[in-house]
Amino acid sequence: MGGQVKFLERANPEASYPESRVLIIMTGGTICMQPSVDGLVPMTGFLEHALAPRPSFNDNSSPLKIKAYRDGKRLDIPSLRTPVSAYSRHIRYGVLEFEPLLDSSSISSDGWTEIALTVKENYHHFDGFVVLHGTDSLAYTASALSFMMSDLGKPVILTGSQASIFALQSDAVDNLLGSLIVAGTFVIPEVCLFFHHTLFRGNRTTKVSASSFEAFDSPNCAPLAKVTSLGVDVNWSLVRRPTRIAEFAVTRNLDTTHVACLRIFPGIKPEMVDSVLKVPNLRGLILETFGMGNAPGGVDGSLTKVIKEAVDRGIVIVNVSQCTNGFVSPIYAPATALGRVGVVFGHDLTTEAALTKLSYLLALPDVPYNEITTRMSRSLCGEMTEMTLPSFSHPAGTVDSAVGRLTSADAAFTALGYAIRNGDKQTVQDILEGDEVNHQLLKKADYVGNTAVHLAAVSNEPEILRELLLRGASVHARNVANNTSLFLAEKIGNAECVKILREAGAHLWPEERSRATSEAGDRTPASLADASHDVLADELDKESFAHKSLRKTGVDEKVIVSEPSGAFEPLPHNPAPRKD
Ligand code: ASN
Repeated sequence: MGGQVKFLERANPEASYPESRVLIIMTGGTICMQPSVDGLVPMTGFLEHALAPRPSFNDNSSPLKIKAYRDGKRLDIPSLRTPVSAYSRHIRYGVLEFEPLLDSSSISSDGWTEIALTVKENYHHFDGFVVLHGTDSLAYTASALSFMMSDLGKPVILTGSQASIFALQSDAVDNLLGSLIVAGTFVIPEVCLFFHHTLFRGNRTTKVSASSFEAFDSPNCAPLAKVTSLGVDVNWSLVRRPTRIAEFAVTRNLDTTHVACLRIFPGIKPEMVDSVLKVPNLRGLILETFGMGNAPGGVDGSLTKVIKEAVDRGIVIVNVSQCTNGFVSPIYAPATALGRVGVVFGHDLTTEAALTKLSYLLALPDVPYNEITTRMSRSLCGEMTEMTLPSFSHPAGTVDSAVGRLTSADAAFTALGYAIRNGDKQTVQDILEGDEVNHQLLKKADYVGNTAVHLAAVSNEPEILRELLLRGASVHARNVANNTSLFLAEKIGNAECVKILREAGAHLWPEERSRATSEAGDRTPASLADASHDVLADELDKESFAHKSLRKTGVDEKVIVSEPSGAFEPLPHNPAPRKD
């Protein structure tokens, strides 16, 4: 880059190039560390000591003070500018340093708030922001900031380095220069992480190496950009943009003190999980499970039992995978059991994103439990695979193809199921927006064959049922236990839904009518919500029975496996509201 710059300047000695303005927020980390008797510690004066002496960060133009804001006060801070870049711009930048500078292992919600508020105060004075930060907790900070910053219209790029900028061989120069050029050149309005020539969506990242310069990856999301010898190659189709007309805003103070994270391991004792779940005032737990979301079932299901008790106490439990790549889904029996007792499936969230997202949702005032679980299973800012729907041309067949078909459409269907259960008509409408989405989701079913109409027929929000029918959903679909939505609604005595379904042409065979009445008599649920939970649980039992009997009679099981989507997210019953 240096050679190219000299060439440009020699060829156009009089040329003047425009400047972009970038604010560097220095929080600490190895990038600014120097050895001390206590080991490596961050040093202040980064602009003066680390950047001013380097030609790639300082073209020695006349010194200039620029305006920046901190804690409501205007400061005039020194600035430097880079030589002209391949994009025919200089990047002028100034640095605001945290006091004290931190090793990133000590960052907390206060630090995230300080970063976010510094961006907010300076938002109108800079084209972009670079946050220098230690690498150890960088992925957590990137995830947290993505939730805290809404309607962001400018790039916020986090970076750091594995070796100090003062070391002879370091990744610091490439990481910082790349971040400055991207932040000052491209309108990528996301919280990003730049490392080793790659720009990632921040809330998809995880630290994958303690020592390599290639320290970060975003295993479930392609990079937003790559720096090559030809310049910066931005994958614009992935870049998210604000979709509302609203001012940039910051949510402060995530609730990190009432959430925990627990990694399941072979032989884990239910009592251990129980004691974590009984930490006073705990509000949320991220459960890192095996593979696609499994935890030991145990002979007596005692782990599932302690988890159910916690859900009933109002604790939000989110299932994420220990695997770096892939997603969780209740396809195997142990995961199904977790879903059945109300664990939320975090699809392909990283642990970092799951923890910070839950801390963010818990920090919002007056968000009810059901709304938190709904939002946990939906993408808020690209942290989960988006709900774009693939075409359904999969060949029917084997268990392999069933697993292969667990796509982002399943995440959409899962979110739809939660919204229906929560009686959240607005979210149902949002999810179904668009002809293609409408078309696919209304034909979709969970792995016991319940369509959205089945789920709505047992919910207590008849308007959602009406909405689905107006959008063309069928009242005639049958689940794997061979029951229609009307059968389920009759069985729990959901009079309003029965009426709407009948108006839409639903009907029961005479024998179904008497079966619905007699099965309804078997249970005396306390409320419609309980009845709805019970009836769906019954359908599940029947489905397992259908599987077993088919296997015994030699009917090819793949007929069942291939038919519904595999996206079953059982609908947990509503836990009692928390009192504290
Ligand atoms: N311990 C350092 C930190 O996270 C590691 C680094 O920045 N490479 O602050």
